[in-house]
Amino acid sequence: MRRMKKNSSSAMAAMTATALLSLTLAAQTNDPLRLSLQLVADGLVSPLSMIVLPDGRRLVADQVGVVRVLKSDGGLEDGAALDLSPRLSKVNHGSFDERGLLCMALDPAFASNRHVFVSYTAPRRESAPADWDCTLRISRLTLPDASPVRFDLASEKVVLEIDKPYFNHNGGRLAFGPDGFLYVTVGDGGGPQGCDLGNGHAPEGNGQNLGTLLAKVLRIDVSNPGQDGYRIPADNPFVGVAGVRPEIWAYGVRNPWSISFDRAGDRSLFIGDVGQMRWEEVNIVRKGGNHGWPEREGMEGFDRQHPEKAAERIPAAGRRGEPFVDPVAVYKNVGAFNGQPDALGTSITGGYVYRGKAIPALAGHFVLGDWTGAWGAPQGRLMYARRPSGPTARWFIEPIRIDGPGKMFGTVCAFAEDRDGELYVLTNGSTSLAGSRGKVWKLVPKASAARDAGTGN
Ligand SMILES: [Ca+2]
Repeated sequence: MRRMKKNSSSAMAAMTATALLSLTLAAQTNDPLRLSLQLVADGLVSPLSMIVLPDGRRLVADQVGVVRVLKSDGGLEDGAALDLSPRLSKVNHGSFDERGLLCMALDPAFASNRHVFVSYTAPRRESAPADWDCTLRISRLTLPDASPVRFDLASEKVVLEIDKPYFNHNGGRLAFGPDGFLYVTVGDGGGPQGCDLGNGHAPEGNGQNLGTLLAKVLRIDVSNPGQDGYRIPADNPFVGVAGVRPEIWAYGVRNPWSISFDRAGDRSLFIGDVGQMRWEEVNIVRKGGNHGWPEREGMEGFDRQHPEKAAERIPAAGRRGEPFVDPVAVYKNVGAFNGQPDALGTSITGGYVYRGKAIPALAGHFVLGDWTGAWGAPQGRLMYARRPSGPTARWFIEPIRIDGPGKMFGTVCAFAEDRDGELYVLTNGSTSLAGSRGKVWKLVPKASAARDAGTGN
């Protein structure tokens, strides 16, 4: 749109009426949706997850290992509901880090069992190679039915652990499906060069290796685990297939930094998959689906030795002949497309299909953000993927412009939703884990932030 507006008047004069009409329609379509952010809480470091208890209390997980309780009228209750920091791996507090407390998920049967699931990076296990970095751990905690909200670390039951060669690309996003099973995203293992290469990476990439849980979306049954931490749902796609981990629901993902089910419609499972340097992806995850990494990025083929340019060939299928699943929406990463107006950021932070009431213009669309538009600076962006009108049409990424008092926000760390389907943006005013510039915002209609500020939420 920006390029269109810069067309010279002579060029405009040469256009036919039909072209002008379509230009006008395109401009209207691309006019940014204007919303506001209402500050709910501040004083955090890097909030990555928020859950809502059945009584309405909201719990926020901070990457440094602490869970805090939000007051109903905004702000944080005193003290920590949970301090997991003694069980975390090393976390660099003064610089960028992807390790720490990553996500929380409320058990669908919480009202009767009081179970909350957490994911975090724990120290490397003895059984892991000595030069590997840490362990992605999924644990269950039991919350006493008392006030204030205080977890007992002694209630921790480890559900699943996955060895990690490097500090980054952890995934670790959690969501319970409409089927009651726990879905977990796992990154490809990371490393200094990315590209699913290096120590701990299979020759074909962990994304395409079905013998590892790295670079996968998992589906496990934690409802009645017995002595094990979990069971395998009988209808998982690879149950009984030799050499394939039965926890796998989908594969070929790089570092999925969001997982959520649409509350309505066909209850699709959405992930935001962080790209290498060309394309950030929104995916609707398919059962048993091969989402392409590291053979593909976005709609292109991916050359692991030359990630800055599109591969000459776009592979159509994986090693078992299975066709790759395209993302439903993509946008350009500034790494390879720096300076282009449609290069929207550095790392996707996926969110939710909006099913709330307050912002009708977002109804049915997938809300997402980008961590920051420029490495080293906290310039997060908000956008949404517009749901197509027909089954064969594409989703398109549209910007969200923030007006009003919440205009300055920082890096977009994560999204959360409340029981009404309203969305929250979790931000850090820094690109590191230093300071206390982490905030929780509620996404609200334009200009209502100031009006609501005195009335809580
Ligand atoms: Ca992909």
